[in-house]
Amino acid sequence: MSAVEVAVIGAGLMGAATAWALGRRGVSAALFEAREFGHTAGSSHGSARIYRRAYPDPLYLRMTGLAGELWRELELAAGASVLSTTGGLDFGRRRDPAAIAARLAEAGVPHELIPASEALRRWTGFAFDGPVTYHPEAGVVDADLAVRSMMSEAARAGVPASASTPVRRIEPLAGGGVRLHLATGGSQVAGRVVVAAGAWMSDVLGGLTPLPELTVTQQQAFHFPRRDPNTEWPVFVYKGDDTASYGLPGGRDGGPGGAIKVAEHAEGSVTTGDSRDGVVSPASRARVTDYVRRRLPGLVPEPFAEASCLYTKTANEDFVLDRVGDVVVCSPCSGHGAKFAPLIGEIAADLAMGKTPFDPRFTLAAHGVPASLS
Ligand code: PYC
Repeated sequence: MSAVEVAVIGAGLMGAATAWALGRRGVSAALFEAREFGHTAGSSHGSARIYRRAYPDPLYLRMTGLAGELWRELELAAGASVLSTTGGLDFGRRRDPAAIAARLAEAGVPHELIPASEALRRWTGFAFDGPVTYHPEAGVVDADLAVRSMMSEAARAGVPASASTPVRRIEPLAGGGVRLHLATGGSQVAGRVVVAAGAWMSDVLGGLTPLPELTVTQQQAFHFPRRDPNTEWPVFVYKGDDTASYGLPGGRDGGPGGAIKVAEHAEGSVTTGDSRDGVVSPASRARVTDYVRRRLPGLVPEPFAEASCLYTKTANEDFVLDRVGDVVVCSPCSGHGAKFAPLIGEIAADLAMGKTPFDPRFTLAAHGVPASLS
């Protein structure tokens, strides 16, 4: 294979976004995926991820705006409807809707802080018992379609992608650049490599660069039918004293009446990319069903479908987006990265082209590890 400027490892949301960003800039690049494209073993499958502007943290809030613009650019380029706008609700005492509203106001993001009595009239599927923040820009990202669209745009820009091609080792070269040793035989030389391997990050890096402690968890989501398919269902984030949950219209595969996907935003079971069992926890199903029964009267409290996926988390849930030598570490996204994918692709492409990190909080040093090649 002829040498490229940048190799990208991992064709999930972040790797596909990086390939798209590099392709758009005319950078010679190649993308490698260990499994088949669109596989369901990682963090990027399925048709529904929350896109929301509501973040208590101004850094992420600003990033949601940048990501939103890039999602729309992708839609225009690919002619695909990747981000459906539904509006978003934030509620529950620990979510602190008034504080979220204040952050949205500071950032100039349209929103309303609504008393429970009015919210109950507007969104009849919910049993609110306190104030609610609504912002109309929130919606649902179709993750599968996003990956496919970014990969096809990358391919159109001349970035080849190889499926079922695990990278066994990244070898830094004496004169600069890296050689990827491919499990299928042969190798790829590149000026820089972006590792966007999600739950397999540590395995692919193989100790080449230090990483902060990463925790891989298996998360569960459950799909509930709506009682009335005509009720309006924004995406929502709930943090109460009982639990922390989120939900969203189930996307393209929404099921009966456009079902709603509901899940706990809590710790899943600790696992690894290769050892996860994909078995949905009965205890999580029971807790989520109980939540739906108590708080979401617009849903039938019996899930008709369920799925699992992986989170790869840092201790403080900040991303890692940094370069060490010629290796770009592209984000363990800590379970909240999907909405940022096209922005993370731009940031990873910037790092690969020699720019400084997007924000000091995303550096390895900020995560307490030295940025040096072993
Ligand atoms: O960032 O809104 C979010 C989210 C919901 C579930 C996982 N991440």
